[in-house]
Amino acid sequence: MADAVHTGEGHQRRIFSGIQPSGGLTLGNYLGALKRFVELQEDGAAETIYCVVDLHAITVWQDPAALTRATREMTAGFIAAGIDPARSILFNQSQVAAHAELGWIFSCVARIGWLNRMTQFKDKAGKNREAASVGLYAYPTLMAADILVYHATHVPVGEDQKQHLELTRDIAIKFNNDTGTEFFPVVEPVIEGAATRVMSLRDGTKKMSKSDPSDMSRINLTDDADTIAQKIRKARTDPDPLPEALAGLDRRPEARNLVNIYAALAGSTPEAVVAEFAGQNFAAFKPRLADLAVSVLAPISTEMGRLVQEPGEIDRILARGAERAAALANPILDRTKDILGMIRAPKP
Ligand code: AQP
Repeated sequence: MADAVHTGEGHQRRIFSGIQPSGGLTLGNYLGALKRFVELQEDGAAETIYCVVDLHAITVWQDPAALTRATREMTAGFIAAGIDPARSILFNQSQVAAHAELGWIFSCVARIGWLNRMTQFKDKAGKNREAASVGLYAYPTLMAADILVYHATHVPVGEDQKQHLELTRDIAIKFNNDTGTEFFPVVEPVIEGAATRVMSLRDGTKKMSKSDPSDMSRINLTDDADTIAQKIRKARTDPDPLPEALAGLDRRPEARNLVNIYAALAGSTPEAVVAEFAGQNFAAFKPRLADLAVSVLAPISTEMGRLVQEPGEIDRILARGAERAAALANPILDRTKDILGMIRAPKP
């Protein structure tokens, strides 16, 4: 199986990505990642594998009941947004042990100096680094394993994951060099769309994040229409009207963020949005943005609400997905062990 996936130069196109169930899905996750996941599935040009990465979520403490709930809700969010568990492989990470096993192997390939450069660890660990978990520090090596255990070639992510993907490439290259093979593909990040970095609604210099203590900083996929409208109305902006050209937003991060969000939701471009609203102030723009956000998100939120009523069905979908994922991952892990000289029982 592994050899069918990996044939020298001829890796077939395979897409992998994941989202942490460390809270509910945000508009940032949707526009930066999930919407792209669906487009790539619909494109049909490659096999698509999508994962709710619960092992990553526990790099910071998660209440166990909340983790279960968030994993099911996130799975419902994937399906409601258009991921079809028959066409894509959809599962939660901890059900496929190969991720953690290859993660360990990669923690022996990656260098401490490489991990020391990861800005996400610095941001998330904050000032009290000594108290951060070892898992939070080693997170990018597990992420490399998530991707490479499928020999995935393309990874759709938001802008914030670019550095981790570069590390994934470095790990693949070092493993291949160390072992004199071309076993792991050098992955391509897919960072596309008008909103690859959606910013907080309260601070245009900070990423919109599901774990931000302020709920007003983000739009959740479960927010109702009134809440979405209220959050957009209260979003921080500046007193100036929208400019004639995009360059006029260069030093206006909050304004630029709302324009990007509008463009991504409308399937348009920031240039076209600025051209349409040039000269109008935010009192006029915000209600239009709220209407657009509600029209896109309300159907997803309604469907999510329906799906989470059937947790048994969600768990069955995840288990089926995990079985299919393991069937792809295990032979690649076995080959990795062979390359490293590890003895394993011969296949009967
Ligand atoms: N604000 C964002 N704009 C664009 N893309 C985003 N992504 C996350 N936030 C934004 C993309 O969503 C995918 C899943 O991210 P994740 O949940 O695995 O981790 P994260 O990037 O750390 O997301 P959060 O919301 O900030 O989670 P917490 O608060 O738990 O740390 C990735 O492709 C990411 O780029």
